[in-house]
Amino acid sequence: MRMSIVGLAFSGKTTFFELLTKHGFTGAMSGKKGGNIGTVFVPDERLDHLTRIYEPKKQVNASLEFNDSQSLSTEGSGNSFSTAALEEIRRADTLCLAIQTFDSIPHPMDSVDPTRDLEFINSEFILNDLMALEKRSEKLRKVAQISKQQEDLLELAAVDKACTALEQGKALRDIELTAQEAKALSGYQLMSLKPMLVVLNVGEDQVDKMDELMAAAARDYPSLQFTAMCARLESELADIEPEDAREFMTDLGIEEPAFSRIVRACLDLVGLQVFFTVGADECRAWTIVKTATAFDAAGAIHSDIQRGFIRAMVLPYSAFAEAPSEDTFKGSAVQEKKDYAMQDGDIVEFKFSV
Ligand SMILES: Nc1nc2c(ncn2[C@@H]2O[C@H](COP(=O)(O)OP(=O)(O)OP(=O)(O)O)[C@@H](O)[C@H]2O)c(=O)[nH]1
Ligand SMILES: [Mg+2]
Repeated sequence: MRMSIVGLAFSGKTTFFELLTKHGFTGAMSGKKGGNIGTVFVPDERLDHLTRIYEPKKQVNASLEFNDSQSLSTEGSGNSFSTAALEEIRRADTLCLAIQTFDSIPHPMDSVDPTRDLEFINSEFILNDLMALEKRSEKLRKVAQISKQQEDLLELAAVDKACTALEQGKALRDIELTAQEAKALSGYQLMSLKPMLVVLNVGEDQVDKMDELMAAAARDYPSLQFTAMCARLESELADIEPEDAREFMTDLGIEEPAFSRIVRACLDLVGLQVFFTVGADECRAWTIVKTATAFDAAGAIHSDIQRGFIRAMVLPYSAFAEAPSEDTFKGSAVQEKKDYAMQDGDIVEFKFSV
């Protein structure tokens, strides 16, 4: 799963990206940087807890890919994307939109105004989708007129419905689509259809006003998720001893580093949940879609485990947390069949035979 960090120039994209991909801040996260794409491990206290009890040789956190994409220009009319930015954004599963709220450096539009930035960027996504779909609609209409195929007609109807919404200034994630329409549109990599997390990047002097700033920016966008952080401050915290960093954070009233919150929010936003496997070799978090069955979960580990699936032994994390010991799994895990609907945090052992 790929998250793309997008935003205007100087909104703090690179500071944020580097923070995410920095090594060993809390011990729960480390990163691998390659160009402007990095793998970020998803911090998870539940997995840390399992590791403390099972003492495995290694712990493997779930991971997500982040990319620091090129800045959007302030040109407007749907033209604010460079070719590279377009490609990066289209390829992403989810967008992380960085918005400059700090005023210590000049803003590309000359004034700091998060609501205006959000409106501007949102309309750039909408206009871009509209331009892409209008072209497509023309071609499709010709094809459908000749072929009269049900499939082409359905696709054309979905594209036209999307165009109508976009013309009214609506992001596609805000309109109701049938499963068929969603499928017809899924191949177009539409930007305004992608889930988006808005990250307000606040100044060091605004840390105590984060909730206020967030509420103001979120007012007109009920379907978007909002979060706030001070990227520079967190980045500095990542460079000092974890002990000192914790103390510093307590003084500032920050309970949890923003990167943890944000990475977890991204996982949720792309519709993923995790399940755990435990043992002497490794304790590991695996990602699966929220609608996954035990059979799907087996496939996430290995096709052989799925092919030879006999049953899954499952213990909810909450049951482990109540009595944290290896015996809890042995004594209380419940036998489940292939169609069991996986729950976030399930601890699982698969019985299989190939
Ligand atoms: N005060 C303050 N400054 C910040 C913060 N985050 C970033 N900056 C500063 O803002 C400037 C731009 O930050 P970058 O992270 O390079 O922003 P960017 O979005 O990657 O910028 P471009 O790639 O040039 O578009 C740098 O001087 C940062 O040090 C923050 O949270 N607080
Ligand atoms: Mg940058």
